Amino acid sequence: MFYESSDWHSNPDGLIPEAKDFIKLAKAVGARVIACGDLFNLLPMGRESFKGSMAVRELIEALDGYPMDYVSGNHDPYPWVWELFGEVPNIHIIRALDLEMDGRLYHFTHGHQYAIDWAILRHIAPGFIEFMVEHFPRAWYAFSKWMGWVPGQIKPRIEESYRESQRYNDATGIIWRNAIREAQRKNYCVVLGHTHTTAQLRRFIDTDVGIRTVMIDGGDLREGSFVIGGGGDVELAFL
Ligand SMILES: [Mn+2]
Repeated sequence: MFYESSDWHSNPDGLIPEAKDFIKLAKAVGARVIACGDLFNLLPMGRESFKGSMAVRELIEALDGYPMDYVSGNHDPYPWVWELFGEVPNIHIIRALDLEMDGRLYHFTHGHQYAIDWAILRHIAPGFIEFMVEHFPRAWYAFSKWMGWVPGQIKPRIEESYRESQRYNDATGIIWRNAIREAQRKNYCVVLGHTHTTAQLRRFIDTDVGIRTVMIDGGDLREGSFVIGGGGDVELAFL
C-alpha cells in the first residue's frame, strides 16, 4: 500500500500541518510514503532560506526515520532537494518513481513536464523541461510564470476561496492529456500533482485486469486531498 500527496508548498517557517497529518496517517497503516513534488517553496524564495529552517527540520522529525520517496517538482528542483535532504538516509530523492505494486505499474511524477503541448515538441518537452528546471531553475520559473504554467498564478489564492482553487482550466487539461497519453503508451498508471486540482481517469484495460485508474491527480494537500494505492488500483482520499 502507498500514500501519495504533493504540493505542500511549505515556507521556511514550518511544514504545513496537513503534511504532518498525512505522514501520521501513512505511518499508522504502514503505507509507503510518496511525495510528488512542490513540497517547499524553494522557488521563488531561494534554497538558502530553507537551509537549517524549521520546515526542513519538521519534515525530518515527522518522518522520524520512516522512509519517504521525494519526487522533485518545479518549485523544488532535484539538485536543490539534494542540498537540503541528501544526508537524510530515510529520504529517497528521485526525479520520477516507477513502482510495481500488486501486479500494477505506477509512475509517480510531479507533472510540470507535461505542460507543453506544441505539436512535435510534445515528445521532447518533458526532457527539455526537466533540464531547464535543473540547470536554469530561476530563469525557467520566471518563464513558466509568464507563460501561465505555474498553477498558483492562474488560480485565486487558496485563502480567498476554498472552492475556486479546484477549478479546471486549459493548462490543467493539457497536463492531464499528456499524462493519459503516456499512461497508455507505457501501460502504467500515472500519479501526478502540480495542477492543484483532483482528477481520476479510469478505463477498461482488459478482461483479466478490468477497469483500472490510468491517471490520478491528488490535487493540493492543503485542501486535504491525497492518493491511496494498493490492491492493484488507486483512489482519491481526504484527510
Ligand atoms: Mn508544480
